[in-house]
Amino acid sequence: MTACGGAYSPEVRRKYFISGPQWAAAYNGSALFHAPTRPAIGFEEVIRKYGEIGVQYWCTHDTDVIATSALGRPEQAEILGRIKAALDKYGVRCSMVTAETFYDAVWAAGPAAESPDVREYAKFRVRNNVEIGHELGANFAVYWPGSLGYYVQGAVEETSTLRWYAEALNAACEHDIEIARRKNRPTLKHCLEAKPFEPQAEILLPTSDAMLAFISSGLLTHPEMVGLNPEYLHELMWGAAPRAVLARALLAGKLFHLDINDGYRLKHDVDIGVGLVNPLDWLNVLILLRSHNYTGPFNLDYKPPRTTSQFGVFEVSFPTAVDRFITLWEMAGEAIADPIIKEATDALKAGGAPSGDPRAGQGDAQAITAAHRELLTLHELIAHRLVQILIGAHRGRVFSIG
Ligand code: GLT
Ligand code: MN
Ligand code: MN
Repeated sequence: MTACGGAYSPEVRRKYFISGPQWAAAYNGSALFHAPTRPAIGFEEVIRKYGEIGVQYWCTHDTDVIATSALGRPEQAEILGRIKAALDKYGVRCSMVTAETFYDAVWAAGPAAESPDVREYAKFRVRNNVEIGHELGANFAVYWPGSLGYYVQGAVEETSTLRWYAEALNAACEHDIEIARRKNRPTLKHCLEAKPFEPQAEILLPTSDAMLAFISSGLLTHPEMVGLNPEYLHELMWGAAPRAVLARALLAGKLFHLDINDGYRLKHDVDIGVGLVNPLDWLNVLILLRSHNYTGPFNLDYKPPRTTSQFGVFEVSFPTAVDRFITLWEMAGEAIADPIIKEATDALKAGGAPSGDPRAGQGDAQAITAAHRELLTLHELIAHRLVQILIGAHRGRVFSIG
């Protein structure tokens, strides 16, 4: 790490709204075809390490820190007390809490199953999660409805399931309003996170766009409290352009929270560290977010490599992920201010090269095309400039085999 150079200090890292999930740091290497490879690690150690690295915010699932059987019981208050003490001690803040509605067997048919008992239990879990959030000082709640769907067709009636799912979200929002009033705190921002596949075979809300439609479907009693937590890789997984997904969310005013990581198109959820696969696309995503003043969290929802030691997780995996993000964010600022990109963009907006042909301004397709022959040339020039910024070539860096 020392030989690599280019690391930011913890003080610098703390200036960014970067959050580290409990589950990412505590990931033990297990998966469907993979045995665990790392020992269990609790919240005290994770929070301490995040504090040292300079990851200023921490987030968690309810069951990452509280056993399912202890939720809503006196033991919950005792654990929350210990979490608050650890956050205080290590100078870290809780940004987000999320209810696990996919792992336990109770969710086999999802959180909006036909059984009223399951649905009542789902309401308890999301209401309790809101309470945990307020208790820990969080401002965001995330919902990943990965088990909202089915394996075999025909038994599940999609419109009923979606209505029932809305009832759970409504319960969370209504409870939030009550608690926020009681505690004199702002209500949480409730963020839906889509993933196109896993763990159900067919998912009812597979993409961020599906979720935008759901938010404005009329089923929610407080749609203004509900927005999105897109995950970069989850959008790549269905073949989308993540930047376009984020643009649609921004236009709808619903980009509340963002899970940052990397991976491959049309493959499973590999959760690779941000910028390791698609650094150029990430630069472009951050240019979009910076130019639209996105102020929400950047949540490091990735998995440190499977055989990496606990030492490696905190000495290499997390700090490098944070530092790549910061570098790309700062480069995005540089790209926004870049005089060449600006000149090319201004020329595009002015309408390309003036042809002097008066028919161009009179709706003549041929004349317009001729007058704007270099439009895509300028697109290519901008793309070249962005790659130059990414690799440092804009600062005179060149390679030669001569
Ligand atoms: C699960 C999922 C992640 C989500 C988590 C939030 S759960 O690990 O794969 O992308 O962000 O509940
Ligand atoms: Mn995620
Ligand atoms: Mn993922």
